[in-house]
Amino acid sequence: MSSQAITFHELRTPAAARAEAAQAWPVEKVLELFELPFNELMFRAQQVHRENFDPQEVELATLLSIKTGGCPEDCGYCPQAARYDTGVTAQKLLELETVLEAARAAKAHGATRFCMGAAWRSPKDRDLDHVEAMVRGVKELGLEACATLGMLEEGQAERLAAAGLDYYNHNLDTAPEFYNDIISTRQYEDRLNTLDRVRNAGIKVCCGGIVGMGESRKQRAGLVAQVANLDPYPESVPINHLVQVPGTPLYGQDPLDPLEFVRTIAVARITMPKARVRLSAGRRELGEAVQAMCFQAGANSIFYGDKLLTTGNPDADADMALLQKLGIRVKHTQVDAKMVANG
Ligand code: SAM
Ligand code: DTB
Ligand code: SF4
Repeated sequence: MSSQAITFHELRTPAAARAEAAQAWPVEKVLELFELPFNELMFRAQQVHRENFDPQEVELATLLSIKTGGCPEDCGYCPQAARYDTGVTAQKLLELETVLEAARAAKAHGATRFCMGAAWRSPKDRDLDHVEAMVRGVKELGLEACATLGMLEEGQAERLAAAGLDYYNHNLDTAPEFYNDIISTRQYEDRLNTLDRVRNAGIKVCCGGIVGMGESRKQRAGLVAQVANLDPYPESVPINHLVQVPGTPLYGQDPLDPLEFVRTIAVARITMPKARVRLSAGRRELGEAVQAMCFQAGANSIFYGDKLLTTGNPDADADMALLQKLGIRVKHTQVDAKMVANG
């Protein structure tokens, strides 16, 4: 990079960087992808997938809710918001040993990433003392550590980075113009600021959203454009299909055409060629055939284990049977890969 480029980079404010990066994938260009004939879209997504990854390999990430329910936010999709009567029982932060036991089990079942989720608006500094210990413990097991704890304040991302956190998950959830229909207790800009903090602390970014919340195709394109225009785009992109939970405002929403979900995966793959695109919540409802199409469209990561945070996920055995049926291998850790290479 020339010295001129470095000076320019250093002078950019996060907002300016975002405006500049917004030109990488204007919403109209992303929408054009969505509107391609299905087979053409799938073909292009598969090309990009093959240029950047082994298409026969998928990553397994296991989730654990380390602090469940009682959340003060009003996210219209979420069973953990205290204000909705969803039957979720609030639980305080889990003990370190309980978390590590779950992480050991995840590793034994073949997961390489362990993601800890907490139903917080944002963590308190004293909460982070505990989460740091969990991150260290998970790393000692040889797993990648990911956390999703809500908005981060100044200095908190640095603390997590120092503990060894590999990824921080914070979703933009939907397009900016649809966002206020879904959440009122935090703004889009707050999310972008947390993502900046994570990136600046040197933690890898996991950021995606939810489809099937009643958004238009243009708004699905708007979500993908926002994520793809983060500079750089996230290393991990979870695409969640809304899990409709009785008691939440979004329960009873008209279901999304499954092919539109597959298109969303394909468009994420094309616009973020090197990202791990994760086929996330909602797999149980999608069924095997649609999941297989999502893998064809470039999804190369799944949440693996019988539970997401509070809702169900396909049984681990059923997932293994599906992957086997499709001839898809599981990604190993780098350590395991070396061991295999050395015989
Ligand atoms: N409280 C933290 C936050 O909101 O950032 C972390 C946990 S929160 C449950 C993580 C993400 O899960 C949300 O941003 C949303 O994208 C996803 N999610 C929550 N409920 C969902 C549902 N019913 N269906 C699909 N995705 C959901
Ligand atoms: C993400 O994008 N999806 C996961 C993870 N990040 C934390 C959460 C899905 C939650 C689905 C609803 C539940 O189980 O409570
Ligand atoms: Fe709280 Fe996160 Fe659920 Fe929103 S998505 S209500 S912040 S747990």
